[in-house]
Amino acid sequence: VKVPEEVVEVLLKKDRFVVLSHINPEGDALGSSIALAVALKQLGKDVEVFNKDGIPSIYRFLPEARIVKKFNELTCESDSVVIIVDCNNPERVGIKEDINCNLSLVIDHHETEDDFGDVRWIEPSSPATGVMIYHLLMSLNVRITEAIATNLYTAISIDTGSFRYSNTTAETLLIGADLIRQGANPAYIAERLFESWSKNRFMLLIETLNTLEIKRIQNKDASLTVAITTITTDMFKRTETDSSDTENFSNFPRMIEDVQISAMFRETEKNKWKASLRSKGDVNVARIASVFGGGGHRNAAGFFVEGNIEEIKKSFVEEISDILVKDGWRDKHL
Ligand SMILES: [Mn+2]
Repeated sequence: VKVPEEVVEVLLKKDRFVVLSHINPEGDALGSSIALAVALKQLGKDVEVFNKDGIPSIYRFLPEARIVKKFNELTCESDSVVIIVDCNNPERVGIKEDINCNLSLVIDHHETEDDFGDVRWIEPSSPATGVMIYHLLMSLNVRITEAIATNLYTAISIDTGSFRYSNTTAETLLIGADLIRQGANPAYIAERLFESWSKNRFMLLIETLNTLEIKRIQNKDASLTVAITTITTDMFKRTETDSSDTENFSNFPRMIEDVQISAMFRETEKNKWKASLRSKGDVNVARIASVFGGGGHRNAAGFFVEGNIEEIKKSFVEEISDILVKDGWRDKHL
């Protein structure tokens, strides 16, 4: 990962920043936002951090988490630089209107065809935005405090499945090691992230796993097994939970030996669904998501869709089957 000079220059030259990340924020969005903000403050800058949905309770343990403010309508000073992290357009941030600011900077690792931002730093090969922020802070000669280390370790930990997914490299582990040296406590962070669920969240998981359907899709020289789970707004109501409680749920069906794709459909409002796709190895779910107007990475992608859920699931399976027939061997193409 090479940090563009332009990015360093903007951060050094300007004095006022507003850091934004995507709706339904998870560890990478939040850890990257907070770490960047703490670092900019260390450099004497004026920084505000906003997220449309605020900070979910499981992330409140993050040092300096209170820096993240929830917004309804975003107002920013005309001399502010807006920095969007872990996504790359205002729509993902939850903003419909134009952002009225001095300059916009995008720092993200999602593949994109968008072109929002005066300065864009997109690194699809980076396992997490947190990795990019780590390199950026090195370039800025920022001192990695315990607070920064904990936020970045969390960011990287979430996007690599605790340093287990195929995006984990020797470099990822070296950065993880350095963050531990600078004060991140891996056992504590893992406990907060993975073993601190509310009972309600666990009940929602049980209900979700009970919706599991396994589909085997086959053409003459290739086959794929897809696990589909469904979460309705009724299930949220019954268990007194909300969408922030579903983080990581789509990863559970990947535990099944033969399953290459896990697809979770979550109802956002009546007949509106958010699909989260996860895959193992070379199976590219970003390709499938793009058919439905979404996007993401090879092993984690998503899209929004409207309609009857049974029909949606049917066309989803058909679409995968079509790609499989068209392109043959899945490991190369799907
Ligand atoms: Mn990320």
